[in-house]
Amino acid sequence: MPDFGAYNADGRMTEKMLTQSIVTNPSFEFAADVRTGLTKSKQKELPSKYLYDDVGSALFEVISFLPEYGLTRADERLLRRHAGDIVDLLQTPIAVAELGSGSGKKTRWILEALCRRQHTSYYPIEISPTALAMCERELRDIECTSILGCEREYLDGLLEVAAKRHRGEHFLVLFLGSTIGNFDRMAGLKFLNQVRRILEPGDSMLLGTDLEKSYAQMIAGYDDELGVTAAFNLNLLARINRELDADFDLSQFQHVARFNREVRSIEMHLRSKRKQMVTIPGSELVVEFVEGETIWTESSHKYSLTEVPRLARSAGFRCQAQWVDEQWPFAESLLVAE
Ligand code: AVJ
Repeated sequence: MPDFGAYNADGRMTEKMLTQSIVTNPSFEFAADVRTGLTKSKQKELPSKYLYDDVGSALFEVISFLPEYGLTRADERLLRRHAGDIVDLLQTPIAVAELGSGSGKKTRWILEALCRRQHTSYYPIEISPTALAMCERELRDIECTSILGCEREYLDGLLEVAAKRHRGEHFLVLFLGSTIGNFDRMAGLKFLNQVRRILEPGDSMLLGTDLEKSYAQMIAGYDDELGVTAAFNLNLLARINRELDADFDLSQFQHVARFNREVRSIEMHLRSKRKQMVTIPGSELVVEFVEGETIWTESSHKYSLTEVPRLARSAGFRCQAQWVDEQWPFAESLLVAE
């Protein structure tokens, strides 16, 4: 029984309590999103943010070490090599907010470079309490840095954090790891616009984007030989079994990675190997699959280097500098709010 917080004397909730708990209770939100996604008439889909429960986050950590998946290592390499140059371009004093901190490993380089110039408040914004705790542990030894974790969705968290701005202080927003690639291009632009509206002119954003590469390299990155990405994807069904009491037979679904050329995005799907029916009591749902039908679970858009400054400009930023990794096409772009 989920914890609703408050009940009437007879043990039932008032309508107002019920509405509040449905809106804010994460397991209700999951149940509702699963229901919405799996009842779509054409392409069934599930929101990619649900890939990252504790098991999924641990699997993603493994993915970041796979030879086929160079994205995370390229991101980290760029920050390690260029943290000094990046920090030199910033106006201080500056506070740092990170959207989706993950483990926090690559943020170390920026915070260490900054601590030579000032005391820094670092606000990791993260919906996963496990990731937040890990990030705090990973970075707590850095001198002259206060870590102030914020367990919220990106924009809610940024709003809350920006309200703590001191007079004359700037903000640096980190949006690393090509997380923006999970949005389609329109939604990515809209998101950058929303971030821009929370910021003040002169604030900065460091944006990591994975760049387009050969077809073979892109597919291999999302369909590795060991099957870790397949497990990462299938874990979403296992999670629905665990949390919503469903009966997905994981052996009857297959991980698929495909490149959508029109929108330049790698899509992950789960393909039903046969006609089958799945019951999801937690979503009060029975779903039918025909043979070969897929559930679309994630998009990972790939960018060109020149497209990022254009995107930034449309969102009210100016691209001040870019750094590209030599081994794996990936870019960090430093954007300044205008
Ligand atoms: C962490 C969202 C950037 O899209 O490449 C890795 C997630 N999915 N392998 C990506 C992911 C499959 C990753 N992001």
